[in-house]
Amino acid sequence: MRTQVAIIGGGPAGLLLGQLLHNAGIDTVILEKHSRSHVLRRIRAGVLEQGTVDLLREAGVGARMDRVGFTHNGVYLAFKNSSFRIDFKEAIGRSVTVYGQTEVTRDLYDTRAAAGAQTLHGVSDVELHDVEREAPYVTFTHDGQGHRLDCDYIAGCDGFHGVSRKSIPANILIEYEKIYPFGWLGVLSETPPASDELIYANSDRGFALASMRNANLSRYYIQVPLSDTVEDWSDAAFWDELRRRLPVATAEAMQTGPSIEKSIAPLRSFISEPMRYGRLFICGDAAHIVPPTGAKGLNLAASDVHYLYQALSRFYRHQDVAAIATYSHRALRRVWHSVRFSWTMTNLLHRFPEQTMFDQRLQESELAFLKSSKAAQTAFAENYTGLPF
Ligand code: RFL
Ligand code: PHB
Repeated sequence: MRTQVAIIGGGPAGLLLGQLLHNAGIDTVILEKHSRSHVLRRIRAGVLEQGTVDLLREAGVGARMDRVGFTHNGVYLAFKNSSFRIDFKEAIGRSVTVYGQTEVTRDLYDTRAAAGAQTLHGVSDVELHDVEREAPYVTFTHDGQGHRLDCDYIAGCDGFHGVSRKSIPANILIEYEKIYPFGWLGVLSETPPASDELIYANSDRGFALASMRNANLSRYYIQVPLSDTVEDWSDAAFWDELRRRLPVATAEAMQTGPSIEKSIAPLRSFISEPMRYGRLFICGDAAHIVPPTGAKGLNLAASDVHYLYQALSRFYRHQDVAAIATYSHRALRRVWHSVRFSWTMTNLLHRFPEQTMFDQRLQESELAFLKSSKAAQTAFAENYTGLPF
């Protein structure tokens, strides 16, 4: 088997890259470990930056997002039982779009299938070979048979637990990591959202977030200790705890119902450098993880894809390798900005186990400054809605 670009991983990064390359006449094969339905069952991100929205449109997969996604011009931050709004439009003239990762992925799968581009699901034993040479290839098992896929380049879009990053020699790879001492318990429920825009709440009992997917589908999160499991949290216990952490008026008006998904995600920051080794590119969660507080994970995957697509299309159109040489540098510069913002928001809004009264007063002071300062709100809005690619 031969293709121009072998893509490992059929999550949003791999699928979006595949679509952009396909539209540019560049042949790709996507190798995905799981079934399509498994990938679509994973409930993850909900907020798209303007740059991600533009890239999805450019890839030709923006129609349903434009029809049913919600444009949000601001966000609420709550503390000490009161909340204030940061108006993105007023601060920097930009907005974000609320449209779930599941829907983005579904649109990408449908468009790829309609285009007749190849995606192999259920592959195992994926191994990368000769990535530092002229003619790399990938071996894998599919339907019980061993295969070899020859290619010009390999895009490692296989998430945090994938094999691609591990193919970079240990003496070249540098990994930076910060583990936060808590997780997020997330619940999806078929109820109207508690608020017209997202509410990020810093409360004495820990962080809470009220988000949404559509007019009758809400997504909520609460900070929980790392030792908690989903079984520890009945629906009733979750709603009760969430109510105590949100501003009283919101909590009183909030409609609750059975959870249709419930999961716990630990929070971490992780960055691996470089993002290119020879003819292997690392993209999205395979290269970096951010805590979900800044809603940056999926958006960073999109900006990596943007840089990689530019680099590969320039190579195939003009035999120009300059953008390939700078891919890692350009992608990482933006990654670190989002890592910093996600870390700042996480520190601002969560209760840490060792938190002292001093730390708490600093959080309150920071939030009060954000509430009163136009300059601080502008900086927040600039980061939250996404820095330019
Ligand atoms: P993905 O989505 O993990 O996709 C990687 C794909 O690669 C496949 N794979 C392999 N395929 C072949 N061979 C192998 N050896 C393979 N190993 C893995 C996997 O099956 C998968 O289909 O990475 P990608 O495409 O880079 O996309 C990144 C986003 O998914 C991610 O950044 C966000 O979802 C992060 N994230 C969140 N981001 C937000 O912005 N807001 C959120 O609320 C939010 N919640 C979350 C999240 C990530 C979570 N994870 C990783 C567990 C909640 C969770 C639980
Ligand atoms: C979500 O809707 O899942 C969501 C929204 C904003 C975040 C994290 C998750 O910061």
